[in-house]
Amino acid sequence: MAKEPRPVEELSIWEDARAMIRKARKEGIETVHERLDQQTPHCKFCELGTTCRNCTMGPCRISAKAPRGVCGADADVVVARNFGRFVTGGAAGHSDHGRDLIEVLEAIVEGETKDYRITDEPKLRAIAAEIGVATEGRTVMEVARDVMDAFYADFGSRRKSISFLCRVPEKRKAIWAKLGMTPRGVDREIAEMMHRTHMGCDNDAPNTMIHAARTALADGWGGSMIGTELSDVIFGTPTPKMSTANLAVIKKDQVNILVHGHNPVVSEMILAAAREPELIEQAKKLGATGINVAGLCCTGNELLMRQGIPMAGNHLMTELAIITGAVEAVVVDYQCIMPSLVQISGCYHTKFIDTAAKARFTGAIHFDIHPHNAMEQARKIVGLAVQGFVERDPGRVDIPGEPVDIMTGFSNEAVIKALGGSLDPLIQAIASGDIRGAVGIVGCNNPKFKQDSMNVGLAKELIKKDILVLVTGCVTTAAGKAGLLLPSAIDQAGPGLRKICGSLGIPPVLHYGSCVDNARILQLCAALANGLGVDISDLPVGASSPEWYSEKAAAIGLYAVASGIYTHLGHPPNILGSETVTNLAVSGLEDLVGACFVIEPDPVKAAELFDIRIRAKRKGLGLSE
Ligand code: XCC
Ligand code: SF4
Repeated sequence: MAKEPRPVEELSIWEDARAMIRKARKEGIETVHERLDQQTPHCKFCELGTTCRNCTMGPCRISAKAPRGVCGADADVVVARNFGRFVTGGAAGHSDHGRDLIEVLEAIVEGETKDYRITDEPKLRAIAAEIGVATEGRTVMEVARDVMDAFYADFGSRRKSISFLCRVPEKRKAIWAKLGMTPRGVDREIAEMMHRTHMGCDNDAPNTMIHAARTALADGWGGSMIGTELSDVIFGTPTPKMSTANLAVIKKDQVNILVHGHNPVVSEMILAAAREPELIEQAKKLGATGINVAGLCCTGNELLMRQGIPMAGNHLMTELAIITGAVEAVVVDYQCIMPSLVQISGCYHTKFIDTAAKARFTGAIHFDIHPHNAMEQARKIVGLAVQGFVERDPGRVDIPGEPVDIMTGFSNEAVIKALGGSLDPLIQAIASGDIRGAVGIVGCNNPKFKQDSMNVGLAKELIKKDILVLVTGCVTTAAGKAGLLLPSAIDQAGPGLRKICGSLGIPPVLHYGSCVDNARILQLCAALANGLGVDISDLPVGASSPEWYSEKAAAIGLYAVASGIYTHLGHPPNILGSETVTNLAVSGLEDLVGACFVIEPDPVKAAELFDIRIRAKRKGLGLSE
């Protein structure tokens, strides 16, 4: 029996979302919300993390009646193994994305591509110097080759630690070394977690959790950081610029192409092709006024940060964007792309195009994109989208509302430049209490929670308390649609932030990029800690993922905590079936790594918790509360 659909007002805080959910219902199109209704109530064992399918003596469900699996594993072991593999899935996603950037760098170095090049040579040289690659008197390609080799080696087994450990404060490195948490190689930690969680290996929950943290650190300071840094080298380091957000960035009179996924390697080429005069001319011949490339999720964030493209939406907007009926093509690379997009595209004239051999979608049009053929393929894809314009049914087009202006492009380099060349003014503002602290709000939407209610609610509460907010991933569009990514949002901030952001002409909520770009926040925290001669855990900072859903978000949360950053989640991962694992996450880690998770669904209460934490950390540093 189909359940009564929930009222749209309960599903999202946004009018554009509500309008499209209504339209979907009217047109008989199923979305994530209806599918969630069909899947609930969820399996209690799975929610608690106490199901195990790691061998065929099982599957086993751990309960009071049957407290051990067939092999003898108890709830602690099963929960820790499941959580370990969950985090590892996320670390693998980010890191394999990072590796793809190394492969593009390799193609550049080997002369195998004309479509990609080194755009930010000073940044390449700066990174080289940091990780111990000689730069003096060497050509850019010589330096690039050695950086490429160093990063490839970071994925392997021959090193005691990954390259970017050089950025980590000494005290933090000592904590990791003592706990056996120092990430050695990205693929190594990932493979070792798969090994440890095989039947009959790591059967001590805290020990498994330590390795989960090590794997997450290999993501944050390894795979993700490499992904971010090489994206800057190849596509340019972001600088502040203006753009727009929400579904109204889709244009009635233009060919609309949505780029979705994570890696800028494909989407940058699509954008470049869409800007070519011949293709624009073709679009005009077919009655469109131009070609509009808009972003979804993180590949959107990548292009927003560097190229200023408009953002159509975050995770829960991806289906709804197609329902406008005005999208000629959705071009995807990988991660967070709901397979339902293929079916929804099929309800319209929309072409769903996948581009990665490792992320194929049944029913999609496939274009294999590699460094040597990227532009050629991108032109074909854009050409296909342009042809699709005549297939659009104007009677089914409904684009709700008006776009909202946003400011984007805050890389650390851009922030340092805005501050006059160093982080000192930021450190002074923190010391004086004008900026009491900073919190990164990151991650996703989850249909279990009213879309963006917590993402936006928490950001608003924090800036009122003079806590600077940095956003990445799907929180970006949320903050943007709420008007928080504009300098005028200082009106909603406390007096200190109003003063500092007002004088710099920047918003109190800064867009810091995509999900792999959380590495920028790690780097900033490390630089602040190093500047003050303290550990990251001593800083008045925090992290939050209020509406997270993905394995990747769990990896981000765990590397944040393991890096010494107090981290809030709006709902717990599936670990509550083990008291040992739960206690470790929400308190025990504090003793080990100087930070822990806190779970709080209410954004006002979560902001209070950050306030208390920041007060304590300021006191610890001898600063005014
Ligand atoms: Fe995915 Fe990065 Fe989450 Fe958005 S925020 S739903 S992981 S796209 Ni990373
Ligand atoms: Fe059951 Fe143990 Fe096999 Fe897991 S590993 S399915 S708990 S027997």
